[in-house]
Amino acid sequence: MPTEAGGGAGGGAAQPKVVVVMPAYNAGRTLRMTYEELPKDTVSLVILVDDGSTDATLDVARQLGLEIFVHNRNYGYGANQKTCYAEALRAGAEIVVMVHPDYQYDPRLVPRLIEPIVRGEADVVLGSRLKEGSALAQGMPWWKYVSNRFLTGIENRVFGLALSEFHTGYRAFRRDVLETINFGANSDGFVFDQEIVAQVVAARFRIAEIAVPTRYFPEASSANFWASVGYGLRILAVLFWYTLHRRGFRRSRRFDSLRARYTRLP
Ligand SMILES: Nc1nc2c(ncn2[C@@H]2O[C@H](COP(=O)(O)OP(=O)(O)O)[C@@H](O)[C@H]2O)c(=O)[nH]1
Ligand SMILES: [Mg+2]
Repeated sequence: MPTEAGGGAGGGAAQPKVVVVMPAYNAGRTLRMTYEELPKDTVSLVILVDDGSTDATLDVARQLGLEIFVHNRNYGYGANQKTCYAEALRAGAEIVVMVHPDYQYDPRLVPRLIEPIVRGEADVVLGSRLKEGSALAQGMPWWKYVSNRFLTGIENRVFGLALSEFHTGYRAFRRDVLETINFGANSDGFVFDQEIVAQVVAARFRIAEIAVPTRYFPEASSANFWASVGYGLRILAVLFWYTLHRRGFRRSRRFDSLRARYTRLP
């Protein structure tokens, strides 16, 4: 038994069961690095969902001994997250952290990311690339930076929040959140990331953010300019339908909670 100072087990409250989910698509070159940097004393289980990769993703995942689920073809990033969260809940996760297996976000920051949830101060935590430092200096393309800022401004107004970005792939959720929102009704594509934020806001869960650095290199992003334009338009559509839903003009099933819960009055 290691006897490191402050080694958790003996004192204080029991550690929550933290499950890391990795939505993977052709992440064979970066998966090992990402996995190796995950703090194993914080993370109880790592689930990898392979979304029809055509590279060595599955071989690497097997070598690493991950809990693996495989889609029979490529359904998309949102579809991948649906399987990730369903399986994390089934595995008994108390906190679920999404870590992209493309090594774009620093896996060593998982303990910091879950801290607001552990302390009972938030239900969802976003790892923001735009809160501190310069994402541009870290290699974020300027047109991504400008559109991210522009969309974030609109999103803050629509959601009544003051976050520094909504488009990060580094996120932690309290179990209760994933049991309450209807994430299964979301898109199978990239706009899933916006829909789930809208659902979290609609269900009145608390969102916190921490600053995280990001990395840009050829494997870090599959989104080219035109794909990003399409993504931006789909985000605006989500905000449009969300607004109609919140004002009672047109109900969207995806923004309804799956179970009733008490909500704090504003
Ligand atoms: N492109 C893509 N990525 C997927 C899919 N399913 C899961 N992913 C994973 O989702 C993550 C984000 O994709 P990426 O192209 O890096 O997007 P970006 O970094 O947000 O621009 C990567 O770690 C992929 O491994 C999919 O169908 N397509
Ligand atoms: Mg990426």
